[in-house]
Amino acid sequence: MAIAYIGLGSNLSGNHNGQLFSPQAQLEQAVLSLCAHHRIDVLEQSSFYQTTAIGPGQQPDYINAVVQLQTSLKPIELLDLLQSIENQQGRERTIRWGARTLDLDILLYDQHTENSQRLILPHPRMHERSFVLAPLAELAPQLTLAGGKNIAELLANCSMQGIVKL
Ligand code: A4P
Ligand code: MG
Repeated sequence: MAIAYIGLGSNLSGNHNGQLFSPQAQLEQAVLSLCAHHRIDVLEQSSFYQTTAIGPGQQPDYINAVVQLQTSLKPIELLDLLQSIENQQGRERTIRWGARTLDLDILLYDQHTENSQRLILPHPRMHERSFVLAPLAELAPQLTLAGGKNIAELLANCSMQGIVKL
């Protein structure tokens, strides 16, 4: 069994089973889908954060959160599952870093490192993003990344401008 941390983000409402879901509801629905999977135990969930979008053009604010889960899925199987949940919730891939109904990233999978075409672990930009570090620090402040700094230290070096805990 492995422990993985998943970063969740949404800055667009979307239709799911004929209902309109707000960004926060998209995240809640994604957590329900993770909880329903027989090879996943969701252990902990962070607060929700409203965060200024990093990316091209004018975009609505994001809602971000992180969950900790225990799973027997291999990293690539977990990625397949996350992408199928994104697709179920109306994810469209057009512009990189464009607005989206749901983004599910594997931040960490135990101490596993990988650099393949489909999967990079740990997530290559997590150490510099307060919208990832702030929710992750609620769950694992002492977790140390390859650079030798822990999550709380990395967060202390990031700007908290545009990050509001809900
Ligand atoms: N991929 C590689 N490694 C991973 C991983 N660890 N977890 C690949 C998940 N996917 C991984 O992702 C593109 C490809 O990355 C996938 O096909 C997968 O094989 P995507 O979700 O289709 O596209 P993306 O998310 O636009 O690209 P990218 O580069 O992953 O974006 P980021 O870095 O995740 O940034 N601003 C705020 N405030 N909050 C946000 O959540 N998110 C982004 C997305 C930009 N700005 C944001 C936020
Ligand atoms: Mg992504």
